[in-house]
Amino acid sequence: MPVAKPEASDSRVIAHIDMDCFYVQVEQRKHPQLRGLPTAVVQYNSWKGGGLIAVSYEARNYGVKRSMRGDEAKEVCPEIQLVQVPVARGKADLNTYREAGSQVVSILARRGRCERSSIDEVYLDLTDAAERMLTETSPHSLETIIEEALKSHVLGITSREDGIDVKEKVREWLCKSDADRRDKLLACGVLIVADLRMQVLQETQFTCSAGIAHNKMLAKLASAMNKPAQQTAVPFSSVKGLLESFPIKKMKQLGGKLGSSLQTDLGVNTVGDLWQFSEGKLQERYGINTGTWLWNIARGINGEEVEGRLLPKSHGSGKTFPGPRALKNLPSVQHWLNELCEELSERLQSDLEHNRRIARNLTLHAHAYKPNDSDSHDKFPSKSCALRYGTLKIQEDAMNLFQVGLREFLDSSKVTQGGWGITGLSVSASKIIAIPSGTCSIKKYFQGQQPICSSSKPLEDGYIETTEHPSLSFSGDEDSTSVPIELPGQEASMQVPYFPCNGVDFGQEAAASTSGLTFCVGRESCSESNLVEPESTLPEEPRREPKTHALDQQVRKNPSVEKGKSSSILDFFRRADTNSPLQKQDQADKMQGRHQSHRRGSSQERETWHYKADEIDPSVINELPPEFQEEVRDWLRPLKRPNVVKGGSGVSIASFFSSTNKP
Ligand code: DCP
Repeated sequence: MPVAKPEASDSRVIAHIDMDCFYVQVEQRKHPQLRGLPTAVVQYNSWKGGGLIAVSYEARNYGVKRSMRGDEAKEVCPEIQLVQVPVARGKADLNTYREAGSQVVSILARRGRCERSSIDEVYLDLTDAAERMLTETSPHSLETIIEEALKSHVLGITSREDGIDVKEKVREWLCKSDADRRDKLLACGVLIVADLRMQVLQETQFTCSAGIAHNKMLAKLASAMNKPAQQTAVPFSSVKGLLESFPIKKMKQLGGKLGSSLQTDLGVNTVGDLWQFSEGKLQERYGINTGTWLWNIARGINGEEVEGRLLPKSHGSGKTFPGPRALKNLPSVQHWLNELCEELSERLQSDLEHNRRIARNLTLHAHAYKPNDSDSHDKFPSKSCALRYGTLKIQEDAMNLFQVGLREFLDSSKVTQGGWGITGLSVSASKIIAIPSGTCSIKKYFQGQQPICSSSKPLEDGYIETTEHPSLSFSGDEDSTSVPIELPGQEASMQVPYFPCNGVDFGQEAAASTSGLTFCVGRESCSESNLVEPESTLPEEPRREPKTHALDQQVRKNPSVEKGKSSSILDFFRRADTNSPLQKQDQADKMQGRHQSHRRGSSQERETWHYKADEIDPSVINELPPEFQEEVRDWLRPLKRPNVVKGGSGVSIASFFSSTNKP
């Protein structure tokens, strides 16, 4: 249900940029001979000429629509050029489009906070840039206004009837020296967006359309009003006129059940129809939050922030298997899941390498029909688990998720085998976090990999329901207490979280220096490790007095334990991999068993083990994700750099997408 957010300020300047017939433009850039021709991009499946997914404006003039198939489009427009979407692994490969979108984002982000909201849509918060412009080069002080800005549509100011005078009217509005400050800021926004759109065109050859308003909702509505290659501004005074006759079902979040209820239960067909209902009345009918949200949007009030996100929130790979193509047995599901997971894994790897981001949640979605009833499309339960990196692991986990979902799906129909059909499959990776550069990366890695702190209800096989659960998100410094560790010589210092979980100390700490590596690991978490080399040969840490671990003593007494063999570190890191769904329950059980004896423990009981850097087997480091390998090697490289913490690497948006096609 939508939730109302108070409007931060009514003088924000927000733009929504939407690329025009995006996939077509990308194909036309690749094949310039298609420019200006009626063109459409069709799906991989070529049945009846393939389903259209993007249609050029020239083709739209002939009546070609996205809902058509290629054959149908040819009937209404015989000269239409149909381009098939690129294909990889037997399915559409969208990397070219993603990469093109990222080029655009990197240009738009030059002037303000930028939120990539889809493959071809972006929100920009231009408030600061507009305020700067108003102070330094206010539009009324400009001698010339760029043509693209003069071509803008300004709601309530320009209309089709204006004809030849339209640019003059826009100029007057843009340069009005006694205008309301909010309108002056909006005018600056219009100039900035016109300039950005020109830069996009020059640098990428793509046209886009834009809406400029005081909030995201109005900007989005406006960007769709005049396409292609145009921009529309919404001054405050025009909000009422814009919304009055706007179809309620076309409003964001009102296309579904809520919008239908407004129509059937309250007779509301346009946003203006909502005005007759008080906030209290709407709250009574739809609850406090939704009621307030409805009351607000009816008046053009929307406090949503532009999020400042240049990279996607999640990665997904999916494919549909309509009609006779439905997958009807496990081997065929396995085959396609392997393909989808391979693609997902490549994108995750690329995201890690280029953007230092890791995803922590794997979700499987499917569409299915019930046994022997291909007409019924019941809901196949989505399933999630902690994401393990590596194609094989993702494939294995996805298949297990599928089987759990299938069992549940079949149970609900009281049929346990045969006759089912899968008409859509997708895997997605979410809960993506950036690994902060430098000292915190290992911390974040462990936070993300810490399976035991999840208090979510494990299902059979250790899987969890896909519902968001705060304790699964480990995002958190809120959920953990960082234990600062200062290192000898202060060459490097890390804060690694201590997780208090159900009263049990599963804390992890790690510290490293150029002369040695120290890991302080909660007793429980180490119990399966092959612990060796407990001897503290390092300079004493100034701020802690490590206790002697029982196992330390054991090791001292037991010369058969190989000195210096670093498998203990390996095991330590392997712990991070214990979120394997198959290991999870096992580990949870073990933890449970030990829980009793450890319940009395506290964080003070954590133990410290020391390792000499030069005794660490390099193969252990090879077990780490590439990002961390480099970082740990940096720590271990004695005195090469006074500051062993890696500097932040700039996030390259374009590189994120460009690298997804790995050889
Ligand atoms: N797309 C898709 N399948 C859909 C809808 C869209 O694959 N059902 C792809 C192709 C589009 C791109 O996403 O080019 C962006 O979708 P838009 O809805 O923004 O539509 P276009 O950019 O094609 O056209 P418009 O100029 O109307 O925005």
